[in-house]
Amino acid sequence: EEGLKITTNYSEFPKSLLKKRHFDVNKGSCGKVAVIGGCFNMSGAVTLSLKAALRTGSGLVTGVVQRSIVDRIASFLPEATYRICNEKDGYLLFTTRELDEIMQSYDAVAVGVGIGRSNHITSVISYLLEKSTKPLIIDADGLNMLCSIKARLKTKKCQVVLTPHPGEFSRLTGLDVDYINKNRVDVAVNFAKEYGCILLLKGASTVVTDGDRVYINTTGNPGMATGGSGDVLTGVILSLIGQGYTPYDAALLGAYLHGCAGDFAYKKYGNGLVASDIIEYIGQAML
Ligand code: NPW
Ligand code: AMP
Ligand code: MG
Repeated sequence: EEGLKITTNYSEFPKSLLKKRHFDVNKGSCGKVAVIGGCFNMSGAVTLSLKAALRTGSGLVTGVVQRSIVDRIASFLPEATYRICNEKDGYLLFTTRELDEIMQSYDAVAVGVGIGRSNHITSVISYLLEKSTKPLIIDADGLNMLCSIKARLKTKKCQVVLTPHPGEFSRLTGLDVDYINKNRVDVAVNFAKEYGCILLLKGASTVVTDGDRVYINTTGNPGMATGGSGDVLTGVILSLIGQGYTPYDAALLGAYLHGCAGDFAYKKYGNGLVASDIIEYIGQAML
């Protein structure tokens, strides 16, 4: 398309976006971020996002999770803090007051990993889109629950990053997965333009676009086709936004670093790599 700026990472261009940390930073100045996610049957996803955010350098990381799973998560991840919420039938349940407090308390929020397909989450996402002025990342089941209200994206006040895999993007757009994979750049750009968001379409050669610019990532490997891989990416992008990267740069750099970390993990574990292995190498990918 005319005017579209397409970049790939062959020159390792994303690394040039990485900012050095000032020597006298403190944990409060390295970004306060939160992940709203998890349900009774999927507590691992939120754990992976939180740990990935910590490994990407966030100062303070909070899991917004229901009471029945907080002990599992906190005993695995003592470095994060937790905001405990109510639940109904195994899924998170919020009051608008709690959501207001969450929006006030963090520099950026991710919603959706492992959150399950509960209709209440559709109203939660609708409320966040209406009220939030801070960047929002919507991933996983958060995307599934966004489908019926995606028009709300057009009236939001905040910057939004959506990180669908082709299956989720298919639900969001009604296009079939084959068509999406054959037209990855076009479908991503069109969606980002129409809805005014940053769209990161996952898979081999992840596409990142804000509707004007497009970045095609080439790091990563087939070993990353494993449960939880995407939840790690969400934590990386969230952390970068919290540290002051623009949401577009954070998505682009996040995809690149996530793929590099996955490539380090692949050298050790090959196709047997698991999502936590990607987290272990985020620091090395950022050097
Ligand atoms: P198929 O089978 O090919 O038709 P879902 P999910 C498609 C949580 N998790 N190219 C593919 O469709 C997440 O956070 C929790 C083409 C596939 O079967 C979510 O909240 C974990 N197609 C929730 O689970 C660890 C592709 O999409 C289908 C594709 C559901 O998320 C795991 C799967 O998508 C998980 O992260 C591609 N590249 N990629 C935990 N430990 O707590 C995907 N598809 O049905 O949205 O399920 O991605 O597992
Ligand atoms: P999810 O499906 O949400 O768990 O996300 C999977 C993550 O792993 C995304 O960041 C994908 O881009 C990445 N991934 C999965 N399969 C591959 C592959 N074959 N090559 C490169 N990256 C992959
Ligand atoms: Mg996912």
